[in-house]
Amino acid sequence: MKRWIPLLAMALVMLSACGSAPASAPASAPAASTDSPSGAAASGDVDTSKLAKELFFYNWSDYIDPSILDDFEKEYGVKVTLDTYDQNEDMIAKVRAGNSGYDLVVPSDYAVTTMAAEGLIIPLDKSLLPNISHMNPDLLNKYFDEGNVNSVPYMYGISGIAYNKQDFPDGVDSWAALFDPAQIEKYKGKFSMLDDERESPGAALKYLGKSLNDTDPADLKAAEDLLIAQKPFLAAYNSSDVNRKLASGEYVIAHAWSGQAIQAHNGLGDEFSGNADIMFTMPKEGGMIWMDNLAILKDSPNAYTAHVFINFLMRPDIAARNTEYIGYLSPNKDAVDLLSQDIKDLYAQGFAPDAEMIKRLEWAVRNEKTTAFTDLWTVVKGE
Ligand code: N2P
Repeated sequence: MKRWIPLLAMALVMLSACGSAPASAPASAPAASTDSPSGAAASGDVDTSKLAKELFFYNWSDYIDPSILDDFEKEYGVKVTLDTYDQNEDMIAKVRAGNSGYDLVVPSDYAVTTMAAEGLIIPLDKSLLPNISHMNPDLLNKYFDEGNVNSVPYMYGISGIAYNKQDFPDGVDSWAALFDPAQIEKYKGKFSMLDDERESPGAALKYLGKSLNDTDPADLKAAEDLLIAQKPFLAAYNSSDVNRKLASGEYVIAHAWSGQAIQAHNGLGDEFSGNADIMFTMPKEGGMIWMDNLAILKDSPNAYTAHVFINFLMRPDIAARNTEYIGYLSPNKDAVDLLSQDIKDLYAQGFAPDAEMIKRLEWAVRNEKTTAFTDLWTVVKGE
């Protein structure tokens, strides 16, 4: 049952070796913010006199164990206020508008590139992040932020299909289960797609046998047509509570992130209870692998405190507890060693990639030359 870990590590090496690493413009280095980290804490020790009273954290929904925020407050006297979002583009729009009030955000891979290129996030002071030593080196230094200049990995995962095995006793193996009209009419109104301009068009492109980064106009038109044809059958585009709706039985199947599926299976703390019939699969046509990353906003007046918080989140015991709670995959190798057999068993049942699955996964890449995905999504959502 431990099998998935070495395989996964190996597979990730393969993926990074053969993955397309687009040349992206180097991030501009924005001016330091007001409490810019200084050399005072170069040892990695925290200078408590420099800590702010409060930190504003803008993170994805259902993406942190709330007890970790309590622990951080107990240990450092800093209260972390959490606001949530469900799509990179919403978060970036808010930050771009200025004065968001947030210190820290969690952009996915391609969104780190966008934010760095626009000078929305600041280079990190690695002397304040000694716990980076616990990270899996295969998940550092990725194409979207070489050298981890502007971000450190938080969690990673995959986007596939969550389903209720009572309704699909033979399992699910293709995106056809979400796109083929003959199949989806049987569960009309009881399934959802991720409300996300890269995810749902990406799934449609994979079903069509294309790359999820494909911007060929004919392929995008075909993906758009597929999504529009699917729309009358959908309960909703849903990235926010698909976990709850799968667990309650309101949905029988859904396009979902792997951790949402684990949450639907296991339940989530005091939030909702799980349903052990919820399973997860990566369709044979392939799908997305992604990683979300901690980054500090240029506007943050509390950059020092934000570094201390990021370093805290990279502590293996904290990262392991967080991973157990939210069910995604930890890029922290020393945290992975601390995970329970229960979650490792779920990973091995398809909630995490193995060496075979990883061959059909693809990362989303930012393409600054086109707004094709935003345009397509605007059309589909407006239908
Ligand atoms: C958790 C969000 C997972 C992030 N609700 C997908 N990139």
